[in-house]
Amino acid sequence: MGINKIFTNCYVALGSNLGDSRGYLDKAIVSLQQHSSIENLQISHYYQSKPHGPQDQPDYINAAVSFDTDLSAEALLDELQKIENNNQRLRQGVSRWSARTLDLDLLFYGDQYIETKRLTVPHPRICERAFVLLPLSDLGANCKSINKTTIKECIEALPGSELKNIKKIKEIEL
Ligand code: PH2
Ligand code: MG
Ligand code: MG
Repeated sequence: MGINKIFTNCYVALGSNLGDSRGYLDKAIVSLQQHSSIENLQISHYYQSKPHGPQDQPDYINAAVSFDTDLSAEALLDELQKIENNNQRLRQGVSRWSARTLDLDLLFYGDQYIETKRLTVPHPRICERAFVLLPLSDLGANCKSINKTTIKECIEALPGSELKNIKKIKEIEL
């Protein structure tokens, strides 16, 4: 008899604004694709934007992926942090807003609401950020768990300055 695993559809945001940012995103995607607990990985376009928060740092490259996993949310977070650590991500003595080689943020874990010391899911700032919303839109994400609002409605509600600040830099065959 086969073992039936329960898979959950997840969305993860990728960001980098230090070193070879596109290379770090590419490497993170390969690590996720090769993970034995991850299936059906899909990739958004890549985007470049000015940093939210302190401006005295390089532009960010951002993307998002969706996949199915049989990992719990906490176990998935461990795996995401391992991939960050394997890509020169520094943590000690570094502020929340400082430039980073690789940032992997869990946006959605199925339609679950999770509030623990380590995790708040859905990610609380999805709706305010073009660099998260445009990649999610590429992936066809339609996430009712954020205040019953769709990704499309969030994008339409963004201030014009948010959309002026972001450009698509890499076309991916979706
Ligand atoms: N991430 C941050 C802070 N500011 N700005 C952009 N454009 N993209 C990001 O991914 C980003 C940011 C902290 O994780
Ligand atoms: Mg982040
Ligand atoms: Mg993060």
